[in-house]
Amino acid sequence: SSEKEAALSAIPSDSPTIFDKIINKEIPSNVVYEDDKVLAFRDIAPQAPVHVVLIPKLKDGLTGLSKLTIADLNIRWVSTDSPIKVRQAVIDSPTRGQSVYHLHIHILGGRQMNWPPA
Ligand code: DGP
Repeated sequence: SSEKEAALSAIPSDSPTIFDKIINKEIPSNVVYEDDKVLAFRDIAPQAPVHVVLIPKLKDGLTGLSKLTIADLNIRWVSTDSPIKVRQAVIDSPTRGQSVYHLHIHILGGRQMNWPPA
C-alpha cells in the first residue's frame, strides 16, 4: 500500500510536515476537536469507522514517541478535557471490541505493522 511505502521510506525530520499545514488551516481537514494545545481530525484514509489523528500543536522538534517525555504529555499533548471532547465528537454509542473493561489506551510502534489491522 502507499501508506506502508510512505512509512518505510520516511525519515525523522524537524522540517514542517503536512500536519503543520493542517494546524495552520493551510489545507483543510475534518476537525473533531480543537483547543489551544491539541488538534484532532479524521484520518484521510480511515482504517475503521472511527479513525482520528490527535496531534499536539506545539512541535518544537517533537517528531515522535521516541522524543516524548512526561513533561510533553502534561504540557503539550493533553489539555484537561481534550480526551473527553474527542470521545464526545467521535463516539456516539457504546463501542464493541474491548476485552478488558478497565480504562486503557494502546500505543503500537517499533516495527512495521500489517495495515490495516486484521
Ligand atoms: P503515520 O503513517 O503513522 O505517520 O500516520 C499518519 C496518518 O496521517 C495516516 O494515517 C494518514 C494521515 N494523513 C496523512 N496526510 C493527511 C492529510 O493531509 N489529511 C488527513 N486528514 N490525514 C492525513
